[in-house]
Amino acid sequence: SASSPAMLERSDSIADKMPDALKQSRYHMKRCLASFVKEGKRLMKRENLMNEIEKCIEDSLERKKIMEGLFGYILTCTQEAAVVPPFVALAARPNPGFWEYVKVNAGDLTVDEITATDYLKLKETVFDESWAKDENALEIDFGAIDFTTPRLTLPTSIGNGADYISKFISSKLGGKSDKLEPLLNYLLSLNHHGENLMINEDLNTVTKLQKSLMIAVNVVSTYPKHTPYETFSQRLKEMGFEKGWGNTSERVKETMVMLSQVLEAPDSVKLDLLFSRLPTVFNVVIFSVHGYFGQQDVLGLPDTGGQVVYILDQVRALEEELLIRINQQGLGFKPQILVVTRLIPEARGTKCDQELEAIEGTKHSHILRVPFVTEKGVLRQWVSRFDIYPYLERFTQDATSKILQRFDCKPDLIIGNYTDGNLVASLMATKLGVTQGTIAHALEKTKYEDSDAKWKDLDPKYHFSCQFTADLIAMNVTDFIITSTYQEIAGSKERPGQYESHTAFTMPGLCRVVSGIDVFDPKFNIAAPGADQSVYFPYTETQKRLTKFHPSIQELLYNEKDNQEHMGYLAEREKPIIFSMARLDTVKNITGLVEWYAKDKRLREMANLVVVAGFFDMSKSNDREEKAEIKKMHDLIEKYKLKGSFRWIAAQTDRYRNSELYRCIADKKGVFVQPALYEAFGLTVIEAMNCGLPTFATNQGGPAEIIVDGVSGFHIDPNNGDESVARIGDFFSKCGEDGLYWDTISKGGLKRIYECYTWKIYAEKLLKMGSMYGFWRQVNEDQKKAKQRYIEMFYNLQFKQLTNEVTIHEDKSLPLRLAS
Ligand code: UDP
Ligand code: LCN
Repeated sequence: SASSPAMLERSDSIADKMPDALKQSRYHMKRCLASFVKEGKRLMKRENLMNEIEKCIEDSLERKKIMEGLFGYILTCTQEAAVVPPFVALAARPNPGFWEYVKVNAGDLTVDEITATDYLKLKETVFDESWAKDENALEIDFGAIDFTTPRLTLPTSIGNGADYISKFISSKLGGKSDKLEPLLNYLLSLNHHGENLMINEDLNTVTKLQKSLMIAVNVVSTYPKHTPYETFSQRLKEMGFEKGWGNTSERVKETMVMLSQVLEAPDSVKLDLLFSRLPTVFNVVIFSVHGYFGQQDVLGLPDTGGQVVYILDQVRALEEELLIRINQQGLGFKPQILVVTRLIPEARGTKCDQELEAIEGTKHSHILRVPFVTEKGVLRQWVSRFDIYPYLERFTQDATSKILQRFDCKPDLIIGNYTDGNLVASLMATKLGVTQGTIAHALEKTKYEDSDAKWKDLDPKYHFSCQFTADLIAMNVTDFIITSTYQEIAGSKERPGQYESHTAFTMPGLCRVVSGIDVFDPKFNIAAPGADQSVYFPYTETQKRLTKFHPSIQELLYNEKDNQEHMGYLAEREKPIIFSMARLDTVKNITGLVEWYAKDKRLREMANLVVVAGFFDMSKSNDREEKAEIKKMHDLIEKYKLKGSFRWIAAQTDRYRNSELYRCIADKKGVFVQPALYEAFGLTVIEAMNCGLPTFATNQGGPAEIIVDGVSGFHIDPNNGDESVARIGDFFSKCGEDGLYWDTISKGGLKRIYECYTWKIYAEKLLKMGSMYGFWRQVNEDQKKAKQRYIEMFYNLQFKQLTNEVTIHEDKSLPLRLAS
């Protein structure tokens, strides 16, 4: 058949196959390439290429044949093409994480394989020719200084970094006993407030340790298995063993046997087991800088969304897990987790102006707030995450001293969140020599098309020059990276991942990043968040339902008078509700959903629409994007006469009532829709699913991985409103025909959640990373130092200069300034 040769040869490189592909239909290829170059320099995306081809090859049979052949295959891999006549350079991605670049001459159809650097230069030519020609243009190449760190090889292994590291380390530890020294040194380094744990200097050689372990196991075996550690601690101490092995003789013995076995013949299964028991983490710092970070009344404020929910749930899960482990280790220590954020004096009724706040649902965890300080003193007002860069260095210094004061020692683990928190975490971790993890939540680069190449246009508004530089620094400094999904790292067959888009990119006029991050680096780990299941539980659990909220939810949904909290009304209350909730950001596409609904007669007949998002009053918002969205929403309500079937509810901040709202919508056999143009993960998706509400979510980003289409919910294409609306409509009509269909999808969603998205699974994974990468940073120390030096230079010479371009906010508390 026509497609089989292409299939057979797919293992070859694109550059090898391109000449044959062109030969298969030289006449048409010439015409297509000529049309690509006829408009002069430009950057074309795959859709643009496809559109041109449609125009050039009019005969649809012929076109089909070509698209099914080699050329068609190459095109489906192509992400973009830089056209610089007579050349068309393709950036092709045959598999997640694998990129190839080829340059085709549109005149004579010759083909050359080119490097990422050469591709980027051609791409720059489209945007800034003189920079592209500058021989001394700044190139950033992290690959060149990191050549000893091992790499995964299979796309399917991406995201399992800790497993890989444990296999790699155990293979290194095998053989002669001197190979085991890194492990010995790691054990010797374990301590709490300077007090040794596990072993002390008496056991400073592998041989001594092995011998003593044998004797100690015999000693411990003489005690009944529930004997508390304290009973025989003195005898162990005389042999060089400190506390941390276990709380009972049974557990101590088990841990000792585990270590003996690892010392005898290391393998990754034993090493993992051992590491899950080592007392490595007690004090944790979690940075989430920009705020509003609080426990009440903050959600729905600009920039304050899932990250806050995620962190508070994470802290609860982490503390619980730490308490269990510390107890099993026989240690009486209190774990301390500090979430460090900015203190905002103008807190708008939130608690973000308080320095210290205990975290609900925990015993020992706190939020610590440290203000931004400039030459003019403390910055009083909220600052958008896009304008935050000038304050971060000083913030790190101030926060570090506060943290050290509170802990009275260094933290064992520092975790950053989002660009700003990750940068601050990197600075602090480097300074103190502490293991670090980062969590992006959402890398901004992939949210806006060509945000790198067009950075100059966007910089006044978004300061992407600072943001992408900070992201690169943090992802390269950190010991490990936590992601919520696979797609966040390496995307899908069709779409590059968020991290992957930092592999090779260019910001013409600023720097050409020829190797920014490698998605095969074993620092990447997928640990998906969950939703707090004591809050977000199925609508069917009637005895747990928070019925006290029902009157206020009735009023929120159905009261017909507009007020501060809601506008529009639902005339036909018996109809099911299409529900959505998000911050009123452009990418969340709430206005898009409203417009789809507004235009679709069938859906308006079948169901009402209710959205929770932002504010109604533009003057209440000081966020650029939010203002524009507010206006758009008002316009849509007018234009499509939505009152009567549409309810707009202002941002909601009570997660208990919100959970009950999801459930009330489920009671009436409604659905949840998450229509974002791009969603990094999408906590609302798992909240809705946890409540048993059938969910339609964007196929752009994380939700595509959370939901198995047609089984645990549905995917919708945010760029194809008609199709999305049709899918929702079809669902309702199918529910009409089949009384069990709604239930099937509801149950499918719940099943998916319980299998993959819970905080318990998350906390176990996180602690494994904390200890495994703590060990790995010691083993890989030299490489880490070399890279660190390079990064320091990048930070000082590039990043700090860029922050000078960002306006320092003045105190806006004066009414006069507020008006401007
Ligand atoms: N949320 C809320 N009130 C609102 C809008 C959102 O409580 O008005 C909550 C929502 O329940 C979820 C989080 O904020 O827990 C949003 O997280 P998601 O991952 O969906 O998006 P993000 O805002 O982080 O981009
Ligand atoms: C930020 C986002 O944009 C969401 O997609 C995530 O769910 C949230 O953070 C939590 O990680």
